[in-house]
Order: sequence, then structure tokens, then C-alpha cells
Amino acid sequence: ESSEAKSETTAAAKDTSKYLSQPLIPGMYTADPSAHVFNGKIYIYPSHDIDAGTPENDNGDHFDMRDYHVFSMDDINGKVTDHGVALDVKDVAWAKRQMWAPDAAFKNGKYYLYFPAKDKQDIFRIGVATSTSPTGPFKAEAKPIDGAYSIDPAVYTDTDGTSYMYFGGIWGGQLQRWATGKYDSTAAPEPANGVALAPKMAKMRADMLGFDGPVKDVQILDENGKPFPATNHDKRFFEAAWVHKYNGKYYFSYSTGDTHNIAYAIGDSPAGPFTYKGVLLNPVEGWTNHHSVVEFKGKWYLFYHDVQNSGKTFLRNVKVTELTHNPDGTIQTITAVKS
Ligand code: FUB
Repeated sequence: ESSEAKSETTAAAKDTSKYLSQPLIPGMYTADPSAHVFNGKIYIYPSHDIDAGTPENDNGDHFDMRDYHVFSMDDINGKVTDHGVALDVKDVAWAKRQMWAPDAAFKNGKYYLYFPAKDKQDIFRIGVATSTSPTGPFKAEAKPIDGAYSIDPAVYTDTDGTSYMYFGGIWGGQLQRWATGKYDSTAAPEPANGVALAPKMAKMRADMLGFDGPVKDVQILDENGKPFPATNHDKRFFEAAWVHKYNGKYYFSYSTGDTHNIAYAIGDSPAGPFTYKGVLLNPVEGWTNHHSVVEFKGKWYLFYHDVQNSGKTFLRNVKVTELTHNPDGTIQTITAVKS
């Protein structure tokens, strides 16, 4: 009798993990989920995928999103509330199209939404919009953040209150066009040889609207302290930076793009360098892989996306599952539950 009871418990536990990993937001395509805990609740800041009819190409023009919605959850297994349009591209003076992966932060009693979009010249810039509520609506600044470019801003606030932005994405994300410090529209999608392109970071000003100091490379190193060659597509940075802190160490995680891993590297400072440790999320269905890692009520969670609701790479659905740090600080690799 007791062994039967035990196997039922195991089955229930499995069901719970499957439930956790099912699409969180039915009825709307969402992706690139940046999750934060504000005032004891989880807030999700995702991209809002739509079928705009834009043909697919190598630049990712078919990711033709126009606005952002913010979602909240009182509990990880609880109801997900859609708080409506938080920011629309038509209300951003400098932006033309493609509202890609956003992030959010709280400071000085205000909430900040950071977002990439193409400007009127089709150059990806990163903007900021503010609100007194975590759910918006957000009001965009008139110009993009000075010195910011490319895509996928992730703003990490350290335990001492200092905030940093990590950003960049190669290929369609245009990071390679800034390799010399000046914009070059003719740059190849990534170097054919030599060292891989590094993601970028900068310290945020106290007002959170701009950078305090220079933009620096984020160094991701192998176990011998060497940066990865550009040809190591399994491990080199592509897009989707995220930083979290666990047991006093800084974890820089990112997508490897065309090899579809979410990899992670560990460092002793928010500025790096970070030493590559492995893959925290195996490839999902669909081309892109993009995530966030957040602690809530003493447990760690991975928010990510998949395409099980559409089968189309540009119409994604956000999911969440538990993430486990091992006693030695490494992270157990997650394989997404298939539909
Ligand atoms: O959602 C558009 C782009 O796809 C994001 O900015 C990338 O990280 C990839 O997920």
C-alpha cells in the first residue's frame, strides 16, 4: 500500500512540472519573457508576437512586433493577468518598427521599460519608457538611450543598488555593425574567423535613463581564460543576455542563436569576466531561444518561450519551469516539456 501511495505522489509531482511548463498565456503570442518580482508579485515583460504578414528573411523582419503588454502572477501556478497595452510603437517618437525583447527595472519609485526597436533609418536602438506602475502605461523618452544600440537590453540591479544594462545581438540584431565603434551597414553578420563578438554592458545613471560611463565588452571565457572563436557556434554569444546573482556569484546567460542553446557563464563581478559553464536550457521548438531567471518565494524559475501554440518560429508562447542550482553552483540543464 505504501509503495502505491509513493508512486501516486511521483506521478502528481511529474504532472505539476508538466503543468508549469505549459503555455502561460493563451490567446496571445508572447516571447522573450523578462520576469521580475515587484511588491511580492511576478511581472512578465515579454515581446508581443503578431503575424504582420511580413515575409521571413535572414534579418528577422518577420518578427514585426508593434507593442508590449505586461502580465502579472500572484503565484507561479496562479492566474496570469494581462494588463493591456503598456507601450505602442506609434507612441515612440524615434521608433519605426520591430519592438523586440524588452526588460524592466524599478528605482526611485518609478518603473522603467527598456526596449529595442528600429529607428527611421532601420538601425536598432534601445529606448526607455517610464511609469509609476509596473504594468504601465509607459511613456517613452523622445530619443533612444545615448550610446546604446543593437537589441535585447537586460537591466540587472545589484544588491548594492547599482544597475547595469547588458545588450546586443548579432546577425539581424546588428551588433556586428558597431564592431569599430561606428555604425557600418556593410559588416558581415559575424566574423568568419578570429574571436567571437562580445555582448556589451554599461553602468546605468542614477536616473536610469542613460549610461554612466563607457560601453564595455562582456568577456565570456573558456576554462583556460580564452574568449571563444567566432566559429564556435555552440558556445559563442548570439543574443538574449540575462544576469542573475546566486550565492554571491554573477551568472551571465545568453542564447547561442543558430545552435539554439541558452548557455551560462559565471563571474565574480557584474562586469565579468564570466567563465563558460554549460547549457541551462536545451533548444526549444522554433528557431529562437530567449529566457530570464528569477527567484520567487525561495525558489528559482526559468521563464522562456516555445512555439507549441502555433508551430511558427515568429509566433511564440511563454512558459515557466523551475530551475535548480547544484551545490557547486552549476545549473541543472533543462529540456523543455514538449506539447
Ligand atoms: O523577439 C525578437 C527577437 O527574437 C529577440 O529580440 C531575440 O532575442 C529573439 O528571441
